Parts: sequence; structure tokens; C-alpha cells
Amino acid sequence: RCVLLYVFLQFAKNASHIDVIWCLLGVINNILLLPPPPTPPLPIRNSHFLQNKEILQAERRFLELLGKRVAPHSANADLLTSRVPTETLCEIPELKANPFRSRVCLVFCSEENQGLSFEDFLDMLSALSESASVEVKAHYAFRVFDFDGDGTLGKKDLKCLVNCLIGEENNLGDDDMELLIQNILAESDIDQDGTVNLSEFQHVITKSPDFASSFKITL
Ligand SMILES: [Ca+2]
Ligand SMILES: [Ca+2]
Repeated sequence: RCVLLYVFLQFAKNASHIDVIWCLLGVINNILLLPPPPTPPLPIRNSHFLQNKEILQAERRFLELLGKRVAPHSANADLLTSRVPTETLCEIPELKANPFRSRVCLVFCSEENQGLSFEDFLDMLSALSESASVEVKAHYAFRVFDFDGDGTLGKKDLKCLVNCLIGEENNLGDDDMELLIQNILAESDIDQDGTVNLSEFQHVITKSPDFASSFKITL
């Protein structure tokens, strides 16, 4: 505050009256009206679909997954630096029954094979939250289903998708699989290039009222 006043006095020597008044108002505002600056928040990228209480719950859960004692305010260093292995995350009850759990973890993992950071974890919870828009969910679901990561859902992706859904023990014969994939493409491949791109996928999703409610988890 002393520095501010000093700067103000130096400035006032050469400034017009209007400048002085504005500057004085700014100084008074800084000194008297503003509360002390808050502790810098964690750098959260994409948690805008989460409420504060959900973020706090995520903090507790993340620390539990790290095997840390639950003391969020004293353990922020762990939230900033530690990563939860994807294998650990796949075992949480909310994901365990999901046939795409490994893919979901992989899609939200910012560093390949390094596990999920707290920010990754929040991104995942945000996209899978009740409040996330269908567009956001469709974007991430598309990435989950794009097994080879080439930006479109080709026959191989659709085959992996079907196998994940029906389970490996129920694998379809080649003919049945081919027929099923042809049916999926007939429903969704609007430009008939043999693959489903993001906008075609979104078009299919908007016709499925159950999609948004199925693509979610709540801690
Ligand atoms: Ca693909
Ligand atoms: Ca297409």
C-alpha cells in the first residue's frame, strides 16, 4: 500500500486534476474496498460443468485414489503433481462396469501412459457430468469410440465398439459382424464414404434421447 501511495504521489506531480481524481479513486478502491487477494486456485482447465461441491468431492476422491489421507487443504501439492494410474481408475465402482472404461481413461489422459492428473480427472468428471451438454458428451464419446485415433469411425473402430458392447465372450461371427456394421453405416454414414465422422456421429446422437443420460458418471 505504501508503494501504491508513493507511485500515486509521483504520478500526481505531473498529472492533470482529472487523472489525479481517477488515480485517487483507484488507490482508495484498492486499499479500502477490495478484500485481500484469495489463494490462487488450482489450474482447472475444463471443469465448468462441475459445481464447487463436486470439485471438492473430486479432490477427496482423487486423494483417496492416491492413497493419501483426506485433507484437501494441506494436500494440494499432491493434486498438482500426482497422477492416478488408469488401472486404478478403471476399478472405481462408477467405471468398473463400463465396457469402455479403459478408452475413457485413455481419452482424458493428458500424458500417454502416465495416468490421470487431477485436471484430467476433473475434465473427465465434467464431460461425464449431468450438466455437460450433449455436444460435449458427443465429442468425447466420439474420441472414446475412435479406437485408432484417426479422427473418424471406420469399420475397425465399429468392430471394436460392437465387441466392447457385447463382450469378448459373445463375439459375433464374421458375417454377423459385417451385417451389423453395414447396418450401423446405413443409419449413420450420411456422405457414404464408409466411415462415420464427428458430425455424422453427432447427428446419430441427437436422435438418441438416451445417449446423454447413459454417457455420465457421478461420484
Ligand atoms: Ca478411427
Ligand atoms: Ca461418412
